[in-house]
Amino acid sequence: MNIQQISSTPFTDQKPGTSGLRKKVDVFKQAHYLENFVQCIFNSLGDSDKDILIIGGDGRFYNRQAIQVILKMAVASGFRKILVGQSGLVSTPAMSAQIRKYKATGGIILSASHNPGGPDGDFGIKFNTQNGGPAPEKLTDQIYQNTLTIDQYQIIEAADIDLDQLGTTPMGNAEVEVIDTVADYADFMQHLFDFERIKTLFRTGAFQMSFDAMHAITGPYAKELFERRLGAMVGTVMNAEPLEDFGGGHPDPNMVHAHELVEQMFGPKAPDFGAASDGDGDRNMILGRHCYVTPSDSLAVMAANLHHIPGYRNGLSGVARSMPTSQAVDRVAEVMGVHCYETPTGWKFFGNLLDSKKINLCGEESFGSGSDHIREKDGLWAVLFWLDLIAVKQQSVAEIMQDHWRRFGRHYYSRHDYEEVDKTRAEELMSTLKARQSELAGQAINGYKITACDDFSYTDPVDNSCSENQGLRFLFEDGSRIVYRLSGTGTVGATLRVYLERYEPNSEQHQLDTQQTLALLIKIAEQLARIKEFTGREQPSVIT
Ligand code: VG1
Ligand code: CO
Repeated sequence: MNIQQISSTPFTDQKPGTSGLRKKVDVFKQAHYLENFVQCIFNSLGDSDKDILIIGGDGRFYNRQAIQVILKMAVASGFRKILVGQSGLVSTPAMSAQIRKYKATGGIILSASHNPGGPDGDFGIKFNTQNGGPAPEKLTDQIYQNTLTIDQYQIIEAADIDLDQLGTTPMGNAEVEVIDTVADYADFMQHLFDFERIKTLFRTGAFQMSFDAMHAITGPYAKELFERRLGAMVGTVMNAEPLEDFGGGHPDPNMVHAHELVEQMFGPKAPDFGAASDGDGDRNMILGRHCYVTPSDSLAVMAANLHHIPGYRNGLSGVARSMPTSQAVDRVAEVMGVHCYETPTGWKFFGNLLDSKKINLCGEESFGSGSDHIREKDGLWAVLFWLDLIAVKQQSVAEIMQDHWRRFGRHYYSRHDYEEVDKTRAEELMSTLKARQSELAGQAINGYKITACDDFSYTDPVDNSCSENQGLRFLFEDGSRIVYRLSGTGTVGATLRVYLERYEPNSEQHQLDTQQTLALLIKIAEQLARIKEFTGREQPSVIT
């Protein structure tokens, strides 16, 4: 095996964010940039650990080139076997499932998730460990430290692998196998959900569904699941072909970016059920006819109904949500008599809770939900969950939501994002607000009393690791909340996220418009943080 040692020098900007390293394609294309980071991942693993590695991405621009490089580096680094998704494609949840199935050392996912792709778009890389989950902070810190001192990387000289052809090819001392993860993933889902029950929904043609794959990774998986296995009409999956630039779109399944689907679902001939997923397939948006389910509500509904799903017959053992996610699920946990954990933003914080069986369901307000079946959030899993639930209850999405709110009360919830604002100013906004917290506690703003405020920190109950500075929280006397944090996934400037939540127990009040209901809180949020002054923006860029 012809291993080349290539000299290199550190890049100072390779600190992984909320979910891996994300940069503009041009940044990744700099000589040695990708190689440095990959070598630092490999250097963070013990030599004896280098057994099976899985590689795949969401199909965005630069995916194929990056995979060829990583394959040769993995062989040089001593991996015994490398599995790679056909055409370089593996969704994030499928990757998590495959790592667990093959008991692999880990997996490298090439994706910037919901960020736009193409030559001018974003690229990203993240490493998932043996349990199938995102590398915990301890490991990402180690990788980052490695990036600051790296002086060489190893790569072998070899011909490129044909990524489209299934099968095994020797490479250096290792073997590379191109695998199809679609059938495996669909089989796995078939174990968790009652496919026969879901099929009865589609059988008569009366129930109609629309799924928007947004030209990203879920297209092939969704076609297999919904159209082939569950009998939904051909054409149920729209924008099904993964494209390098996602068709010029922004593969983020929310009311703003999944507008094609939203127009259908709120149009005159709306289907009964609609859903969308993101670039790498871990997010989901759930819609009914003329009805939108917030991700926080979706998590709460799942918690209340978990026992209906065959894969979870024993019901809810415990649940977790990220801190900014609404407290709708907390109410369910309370009624069910199980613990609800509050973690920092990012799926990596759920790993220990899932591994130690403290929880079997978790989610985030950012269109993410998942369970102990894998260690990532799982977009199609959530869609199947809702389909199975609709089949059990024989109710529409809107009816399911009405029932849920009647029982548990309603949490009006919204997130306001100020994207691509000046980084220094955004940091000043946060530090100014943080400095004022002790003075603000107990004060009334616009007649609304702040009962508590802090900068969220989390101590993991399993390994006692501590994560600080995870978002500024303001709690009001009626249980309303405002949370501020800066995004850790953007690639240009900074993104300020403002999370707003108000609880309304009275079901007479449950038909109100969300933004109107939150209007006073929105005003207070602006005042408290002086958003206009610091960001120079009159309005948020995206409201979800
Ligand atoms: C965002 C979301 C967070 C999610 C993360 C990764 O992070 O808010 O909840 O876990 O994206 O999701 P941030 O730091 O930008 O707020 V994905 O689908 O991009 O892997
Ligand atoms: Co994603």
